[in-house]
Amino acid sequence: MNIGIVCYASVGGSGIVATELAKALADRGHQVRLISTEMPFRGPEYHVGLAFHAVQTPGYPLFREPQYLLSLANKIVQVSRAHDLDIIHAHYAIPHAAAAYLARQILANSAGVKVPRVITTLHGTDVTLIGSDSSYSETAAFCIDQSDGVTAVSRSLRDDTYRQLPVRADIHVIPNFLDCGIHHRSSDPELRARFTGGDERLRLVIHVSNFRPVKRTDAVVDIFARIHERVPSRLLLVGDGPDLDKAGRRARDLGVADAVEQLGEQEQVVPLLSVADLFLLPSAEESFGLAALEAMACQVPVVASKVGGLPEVIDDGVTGYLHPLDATDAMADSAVALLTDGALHQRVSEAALAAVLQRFCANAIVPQYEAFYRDILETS
Ligand code: GMT
Repeated sequence: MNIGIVCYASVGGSGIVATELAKALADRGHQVRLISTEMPFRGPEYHVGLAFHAVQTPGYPLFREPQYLLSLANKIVQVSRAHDLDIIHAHYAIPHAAAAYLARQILANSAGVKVPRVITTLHGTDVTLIGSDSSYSETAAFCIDQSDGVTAVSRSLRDDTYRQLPVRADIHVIPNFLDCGIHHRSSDPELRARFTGGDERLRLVIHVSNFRPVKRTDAVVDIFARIHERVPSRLLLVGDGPDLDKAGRRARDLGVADAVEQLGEQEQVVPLLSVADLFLLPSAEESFGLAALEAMACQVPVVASKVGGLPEVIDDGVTGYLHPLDATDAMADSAVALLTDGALHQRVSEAALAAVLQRFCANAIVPQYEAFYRDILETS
């Protein structure tokens, strides 16, 4: 198939999943064209079967706002005409579903051109935060409904979409996935010693995110401070975003700043996850929690909030621990138990890895997307 994949290039799970899907589909013999403003975060340098098309959005003194939706739709039309796309797969509804819809309308209006089918994958905040905002809800719902096929990354997100938007489309759930050949623990004692100073008693707690309010990174620091009182430990904060400063201030206020290391944005998270003992994810909302899945693949137990799709990724008490959003003490208690009881840590980390290998590797999930594409091409 000729497949165009549209995604955001910025740090975020939707771009990572779209890029991994593009690579996996190319490996399976499809011709894939990634369409984005720049090569996405963690995108490949060169990959057989995978091409990249950059969307440029020229400014003009009259415009106060960049006209991204129009330039993206325009680029999709051009790529589709030149490369005979069968499928346009829009990741993140806003505004990608709208751009794909507009592109399909333009192509349908041109004689002698194949009209590709549009598939939209909902990732989370495109429905739960932004999509359901009254400034976007009507256009978001319309464009989702106009797609030839719609997928969501969890059952929870599918149900939230029906609850929060007037969407009637059939939403097919296809969970997120990892390239399990890359995402696995690779021990590096030197890197670990770099963070522990060689102190073998010291436990490493990690959080990876884009530090937006939905990630509740101040709660990460609160939980860590409670852990630190009871277990010699350090906190690695990986990523950057609007709340990183706030997290640093919280660490100073709680007297744990010396035990917190800010590593900024890192393309390669596997080496860092591989030296960690525990991952904290107390998010306010998480349609899936790709970061949790990456940690589990590296045998790092996750303590998270019981929200959104996280219970579909983490089996509470078996492959990690889930607690109500504000249960900071309970999260700290689970973390301390994992960090002080070696047998428990081993049991949970092995169960986490087994769950990833069984349910969330590319070879289990990518064929679901292919089958979905085929169904849409045959039926619509
Ligand atoms: O979090 C966002 O605002 C955007 C989005 C992203 O691009 O990272 O995150 C969502 O999509 C990920 C990939 O499907 C999911 O793993 C994240 O759980 C989800 N974030 C939220 O629901 C907050």
